Amino acid sequence: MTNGPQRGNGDDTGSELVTKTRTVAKRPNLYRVLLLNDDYTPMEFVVHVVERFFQKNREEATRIMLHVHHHGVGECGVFTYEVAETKVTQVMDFARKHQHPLQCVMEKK
Ligand code: TYC
Repeated sequence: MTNGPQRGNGDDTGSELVTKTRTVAKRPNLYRVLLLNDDYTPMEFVVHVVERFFQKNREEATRIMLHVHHHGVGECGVFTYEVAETKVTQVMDFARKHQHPLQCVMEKK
């Protein structure tokens, strides 16, 4: 895989030696976005959150909600840092707006 600038010697003599810089892709740091269980947030609300912010269908969102309900914590998705941070903020703002104590956190993979 090659990309990056093509570098010549720039002397305008028409006798350019052009080299290419080879870039090796680094794998991005990834973060899990997790929901935490609590005793008060309605199950239906959690399912709605998972559908709305994590693009899951009703069946998958219900599976995730029940996993959190039974195990205390569960993964909604894996994202790069900025996307994960945005998800956490969106979920926390939405829960607060509806006065539910639902907690959403991110964790480096
Ligand atoms: N434990 C909650 C209840 O019984 C449901 C719930 C599930 C809450 C998942 C939060 O992340 C959560 N109503």
